[in-house]
Amino acid sequence: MPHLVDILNGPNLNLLGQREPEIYGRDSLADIEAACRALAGELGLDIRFRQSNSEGTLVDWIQEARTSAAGIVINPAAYSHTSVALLDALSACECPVIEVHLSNIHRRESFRHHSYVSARADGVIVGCGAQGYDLALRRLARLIDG
Ligand code: CA2
Repeated sequence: MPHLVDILNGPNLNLLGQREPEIYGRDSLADIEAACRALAGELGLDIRFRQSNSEGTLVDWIQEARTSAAGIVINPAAYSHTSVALLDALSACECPVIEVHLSNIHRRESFRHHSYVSARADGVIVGCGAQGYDLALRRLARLIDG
């Protein structure tokens, strides 16, 4: 059976493609999901692709991943910079975790330079746009295969 990977997206990422294309690119979240599904097929992975604006819902989904997923790709969006709750939930997971940011958070405002989630992530991909999800899935496939 293919390994299940959770791809979790935080607040406002549902607006991708509608505003600020110079920062986040032109792809919608649905475009990114379609690209992830195509690549997951090639890599022999099953994906569960989700987005929520609610911190608690993201915590619930991470807890679900803890018992059912072989790996997690997460773009925690603004919660990266504020959420000890997401860090704690991810810290309770044994599976590999890759953090993705579309933009290069280190080239932006100083409040975006720190991510709580990075303290748990096995890898962090920033500034590669939608391709960051592709890179994250490839890395996760490698880590899952051991
Ligand atoms: O670069 C990233 O992927 C971010 O995680 C995106 C977050 C931001 O708070 C992080 O610092 C970096 C913001 C996602 C909001 O996306 C929008 C897309 C279009 C229009 C408005 C917001």
